[in-house]
Amino acid sequence: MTWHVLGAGALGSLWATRLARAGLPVRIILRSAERLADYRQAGGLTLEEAGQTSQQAITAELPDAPNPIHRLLVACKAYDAEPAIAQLEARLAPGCEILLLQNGLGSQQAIAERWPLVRCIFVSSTEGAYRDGPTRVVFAGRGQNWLGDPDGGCAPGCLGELDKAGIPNAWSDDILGRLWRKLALNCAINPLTVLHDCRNGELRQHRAQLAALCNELSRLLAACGQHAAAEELESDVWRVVEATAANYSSMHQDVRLGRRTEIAYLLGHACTTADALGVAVPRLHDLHDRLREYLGLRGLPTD
Ligand code: NAD
Ligand code: KPL
Repeated sequence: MTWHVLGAGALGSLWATRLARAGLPVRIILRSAERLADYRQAGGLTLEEAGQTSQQAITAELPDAPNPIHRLLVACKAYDAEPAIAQLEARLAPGCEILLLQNGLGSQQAIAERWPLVRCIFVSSTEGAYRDGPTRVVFAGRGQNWLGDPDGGCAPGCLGELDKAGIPNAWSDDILGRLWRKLALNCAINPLTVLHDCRNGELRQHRAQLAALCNELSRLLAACGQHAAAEELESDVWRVVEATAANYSSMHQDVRLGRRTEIAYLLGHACTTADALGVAVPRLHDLHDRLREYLGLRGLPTD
């Protein structure tokens, strides 16, 4: 079965090149005729991994190509994912599998509700990649890809193909718990690194602030029924801060480069969910307000 990859950015290119390298059929979907022409000129996608580069001449097409889609990997940012799939709606075959790689929460549920006849697999990825040119991707951090179906059901056949491609993967019976835990880590760490304009490790100087946020996030996770995700959140946050002390968070990098952030699917989703459940999270709301103000002053979208 062909893998269609929608969103040939950092993570989409990382997946597409590894699948193609293993001889699996892959097609990437580019957003405009201009990008398609540039891509064809470049001759394919280049993956840089551990100092070695390899080029894969993956076939590219536009969203309105005629062939049906049976397996779609969506690797756009959370705010682009639903409109990007909508452009392909007519091509989605009945029973199509859609793998959603987005960070945070909210976009995946909106997609699953809008297209109830497709099977949406949610993915939580701790791999790291960045683009080093329009058709070049650097594999920057090894990690794991947890896949799961919040509606239950068994693991799809595509996991065997991920093994074949050397893409680390594991099926999770609690994918929402994994996504909530990552959302909580990102809500505790990323906004503070933006507002203090610092590396993750410098959050050691804001210990009390971080502890208070973790407390509210743990209460929110518990109120959502995500008890496992709520457990020992603060110590996990400190573990991540120490392990990534020299790094700038992804949100910090987005802001520095003048790129839109995924705030609406991280802090925004946490605050909206807390309000809906009647959980008081004044510090999260305050952080959300300050971050939106900060982004607005820099001309960046506030949601
Ligand atoms: P990215 O910005 O590098 O790539 C997104 C790509 O989607 C871009 O190339 C963009 O042009 C494309 N796109 C947007 N709308 C489109 C459309 N309508 N049609 C076709 N293409 C379209 O983003 P990324 O860093 O790869 O992140 C993707 C998701 O994965 C995000 O939710 C991110 O938080 C998550 N994630 C990324 C990493 C990482 O290391 N990069 C790690 C874990 C999770
Ligand atoms: O995922 C991250 C990010 O920067 O987005 C970490 C390193 C966990 C910080 O929240």
